[in-house]
Amino acid sequence: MHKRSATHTRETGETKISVELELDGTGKFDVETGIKMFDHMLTHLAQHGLFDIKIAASGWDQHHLVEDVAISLGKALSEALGDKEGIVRMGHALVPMDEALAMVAVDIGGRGYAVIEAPFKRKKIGDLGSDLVRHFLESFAIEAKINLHAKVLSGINDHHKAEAIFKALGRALDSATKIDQRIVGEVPSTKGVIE
Ligand SMILES: [Mn+2]
Repeated sequence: MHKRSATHTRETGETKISVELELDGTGKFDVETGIKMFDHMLTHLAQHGLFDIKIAASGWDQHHLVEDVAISLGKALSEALGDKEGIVRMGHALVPMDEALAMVAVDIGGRGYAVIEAPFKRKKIGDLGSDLVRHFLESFAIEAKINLHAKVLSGINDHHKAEAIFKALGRALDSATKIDQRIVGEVPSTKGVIE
Protein backbone atom coordinates (compact mmCIF):
# COMPACT_ATOMS: atom_id res chain seq x y z
CA MET A 1 0.00 0.00 0.00
CA HIS A 2 1.23 3.48 -0.78
CA LYS A 3 2.15 5.72 2.11
CA ARG A 4 -0.85 7.66 3.32
CA SER A 5 0.72 10.84 4.56
CA ALA A 6 0.75 14.56 3.91
CA THR A 7 2.60 17.68 4.88
CA HIS A 8 0.90 21.02 5.05
CA THR A 9 2.47 24.39 5.73
CA ARG A 10 0.64 27.65 6.11
CA GLU A 11 2.08 31.08 6.67
CA THR A 12 -0.09 34.16 7.07
CA GLY A 13 0.24 37.51 8.79
CA GLU A 14 -1.22 35.84 11.85
CA THR A 15 0.41 32.43 12.15
CA LYS A 16 3.07 30.07 10.88
CA ILE A 17 1.97 26.43 10.83
CA SER A 18 3.64 23.21 9.80
CA VAL A 19 1.78 19.89 9.95
CA GLU A 20 3.06 16.42 9.09
CA LEU A 21 0.52 13.61 9.23
CA GLU A 22 1.01 9.88 8.70
CA LEU A 23 -2.27 7.96 8.80
CA ASP A 24 -0.85 4.47 9.25
CA GLY A 25 1.38 5.34 12.13
CA THR A 26 1.79 4.16 15.68
CA GLY A 27 0.72 7.25 17.58
CA LYS A 28 4.04 9.09 17.61
CA PHE A 29 3.69 12.81 18.24
CA ASP A 30 5.77 15.94 18.34
CA VAL A 31 3.42 18.85 18.91
CA GLU A 32 4.31 22.42 19.81
CA THR A 33 1.73 25.15 19.39
CA GLY A 34 2.69 27.32 22.34
CA ILE A 35 -0.64 26.41 23.98
CA LYS A 36 0.03 23.58 26.43
CA MET A 37 -3.55 22.38 26.74
CA PHE A 38 -3.97 22.39 22.95
CA ASP A 39 -0.75 20.36 22.60
CA HIS A 40 -2.14 17.96 25.20
CA MET A 41 -5.36 17.52 23.15
CA LEU A 42 -3.53 17.03 19.83
CA THR A 43 -1.27 14.38 21.34
CA HIS A 44 -4.39 12.45 22.37
CA LEU A 45 -5.58 12.63 18.77
CA ALA A 46 -2.28 11.11 17.60
CA GLN A 47 -2.05 8.53 20.38
CA HIS A 48 -5.57 7.18 20.06
CA GLY A 49 -5.90 7.58 16.30
CA LEU A 50 -2.55 5.82 15.84
CA PHE A 51 -1.54 8.69 13.60
CA ASP A 52 2.00 10.03 13.58
CA ILE A 53 1.62 13.77 13.92
CA LYS A 54 4.23 16.49 13.90
CA ILE A 55 2.95 20.04 14.40
CA ALA A 56 4.88 23.26 14.87
CA ALA A 57 2.81 26.41 15.20
CA SER A 58 3.51 29.95 16.22
CA GLY A 59 1.56 33.17 16.19
CA TRP A 60 0.51 36.10 18.31
CA ASP A 61 -3.09 35.11 18.96
CA GLN A 62 -4.53 31.90 20.38
CA HIS A 63 -7.73 32.01 18.34
CA HIS A 64 -5.82 32.21 15.05
CA LEU A 65 -3.36 29.56 16.16
CA VAL A 66 -6.04 27.01 16.97
CA GLU A 67 -8.01 27.85 13.82
CA ASP A 68 -4.97 27.62 11.54
CA VAL A 69 -3.76 24.34 13.06
CA ALA A 70 -7.29 22.98 12.48
CA ILE A 71 -7.23 24.16 8.86
CA SER A 72 -3.77 22.68 8.20
CA LEU A 73 -4.55 19.39 9.94
CA GLY A 74 -7.86 19.13 8.06
CA LYS A 75 -6.17 19.74 4.70
CA ALA A 76 -3.43 17.25 5.60
CA LEU A 77 -6.00 14.59 6.46
CA SER A 78 -7.88 15.11 3.21
CA GLU A 79 -4.66 15.00 1.20
CA ALA A 80 -3.30 11.94 3.03
CA LEU A 81 -6.53 10.07 2.21
CA GLY A 82 -6.05 10.81 -1.49
CA ASP A 83 -8.88 9.41 -3.60
CA LYS A 84 -10.35 7.67 -0.51
CA GLU A 85 -10.17 4.25 -2.15
CA GLY A 86 -10.81 1.32 0.15
CA ILE A 87 -11.48 3.29 3.32
CA VAL A 88 -14.12 2.25 5.84
CA ARG A 89 -15.35 5.86 5.61
CA MET A 90 -17.61 6.08 8.72
CA GLY A 91 -16.39 5.70 12.26
CA HIS A 92 -17.50 6.44 15.77
CA ALA A 93 -16.26 6.16 19.32
CA LEU A 94 -17.64 6.49 22.80
CA VAL A 95 -14.88 7.41 25.22
CA PRO A 96 -15.08 7.97 28.97
CA MET A 97 -12.72 9.93 31.12
CA ASP A 98 -13.68 9.50 34.75
CA GLU A 99 -17.11 11.16 35.09
CA ALA A 100 -17.07 12.51 31.51
CA LEU A 101 -18.33 10.60 28.47
CA ALA A 102 -17.95 11.80 24.89
CA MET A 103 -19.30 10.50 21.60
CA VAL A 104 -17.72 11.31 18.25
CA ALA A 105 -19.02 10.11 14.88
CA VAL A 106 -17.38 10.89 11.55
CA ASP A 107 -18.13 10.32 7.89
CA ILE A 108 -15.32 10.89 5.42
CA GLY A 109 -17.79 11.68 2.68
CA GLY A 110 -16.38 14.80 1.03
CA ARG A 111 -18.72 17.17 2.84
CA GLY A 112 -17.57 19.43 5.63
CA TYR A 113 -20.10 19.76 8.44
CA ALA A 114 -19.83 19.78 12.22
CA VAL A 115 -22.38 19.44 14.98
CA ILE A 116 -20.79 20.05 18.36
CA GLU A 117 -22.57 19.72 21.68
CA ALA A 118 -19.89 20.38 24.25
CA PRO A 119 -20.83 22.85 26.92
CA PHE A 120 -17.96 23.95 29.18
CA LYS A 121 -18.45 25.59 32.55
CA ARG A 122 -15.31 27.71 32.60
CA LYS A 123 -13.93 30.19 30.08
CA LYS A 124 -10.58 28.40 30.00
CA ILE A 125 -9.36 24.83 30.17
CA GLY A 126 -5.82 25.27 31.41
CA ASP A 127 -4.32 27.83 29.01
CA LEU A 128 -6.82 27.08 26.20
CA GLY A 129 -9.97 29.14 25.67
CA SER A 130 -12.91 26.73 26.05
CA ASP A 131 -14.70 28.14 22.99
CA LEU A 132 -11.74 27.06 20.86
CA VAL A 133 -12.57 23.37 21.27
CA ARG A 134 -15.70 23.91 19.21
CA HIS A 135 -13.89 26.22 16.80
CA PHE A 136 -11.13 23.65 16.27
CA LEU A 137 -13.58 20.83 15.55
CA GLU A 138 -15.67 22.93 13.15
CA SER A 139 -12.68 24.29 11.22
CA PHE A 140 -11.09 20.85 11.05
CA ALA A 141 -14.28 19.18 9.77
CA ILE A 142 -14.80 21.76 7.06
CA GLU A 143 -11.22 21.58 5.75
CA ALA A 144 -11.01 17.79 6.03
CA LYS A 145 -14.37 17.60 4.19
CA ILE A 146 -15.82 15.26 6.78
CA ASN A 147 -19.04 15.18 8.77
CA LEU A 148 -18.15 15.39 12.44
CA HIS A 149 -20.58 15.04 15.31
CA ALA A 150 -19.15 15.45 18.79
CA LYS A 151 -21.27 15.29 21.88
CA VAL A 152 -20.43 15.33 25.56
CA LEU A 153 -23.00 12.93 27.02
CA SER A 154 -22.04 13.51 30.62
CA GLY A 155 -19.33 15.17 32.63
CA ILE A 156 -18.48 17.75 35.24
CA ASN A 157 -14.81 18.59 34.77
CA ASP A 158 -14.06 20.63 31.64
CA HIS A 159 -10.60 19.09 31.16
CA HIS A 160 -12.09 15.60 31.25
CA LYS A 161 -14.83 16.54 28.78
CA ALA A 162 -12.36 18.04 26.29
CA GLU A 163 -9.94 15.15 26.64
CA ALA A 164 -12.70 12.57 26.10
CA ILE A 165 -13.72 14.39 22.89
CA PHE A 166 -10.20 14.40 21.46
CA LYS A 167 -9.59 10.75 22.36
CA ALA A 168 -12.93 9.83 20.77
CA LEU A 169 -12.04 11.87 17.68
CA GLY A 170 -8.80 9.89 17.39
CA ARG A 171 -10.58 6.55 17.75
CA ALA A 172 -13.38 7.51 15.34
CA LEU A 173 -10.94 8.76 12.72
CA ASP A 174 -8.77 5.67 13.11
CA SER A 175 -11.79 3.43 12.37
CA ALA A 176 -12.99 5.56 9.46
CA THR A 177 -9.59 5.92 7.75
CA LYS A 178 -8.76 2.21 7.93
CA ILE A 179 -8.53 0.24 4.72
CA ASP A 180 -11.22 -2.44 4.39
CA GLN A 181 -9.52 -5.39 2.62
CA ARG A 182 -12.82 -6.35 0.94
CA ILE A 183 -13.01 -3.10 -1.04
CA VAL A 184 -9.38 -2.34 -1.83
CA GLY A 185 -9.22 0.07 -4.77
CA GLU A 186 -12.92 0.90 -4.57
CA VAL A 187 -14.30 4.23 -3.45
CA PRO A 188 -16.96 3.57 -0.78
CA SER A 189 -19.66 5.75 -2.30
CA THR A 190 -22.52 5.03 -4.68
CA LYS A 191 -21.37 8.16 -6.51
CA GLY A 192 -18.09 6.41 -7.28
CA VAL A 193 -16.08 9.36 -6.00
CA ILE A 194 -15.50 11.13 -2.71
CA GLU A 195 -14.09 14.62 -3.03
MN1 LIG B 1 -5.33 15.42 30.63
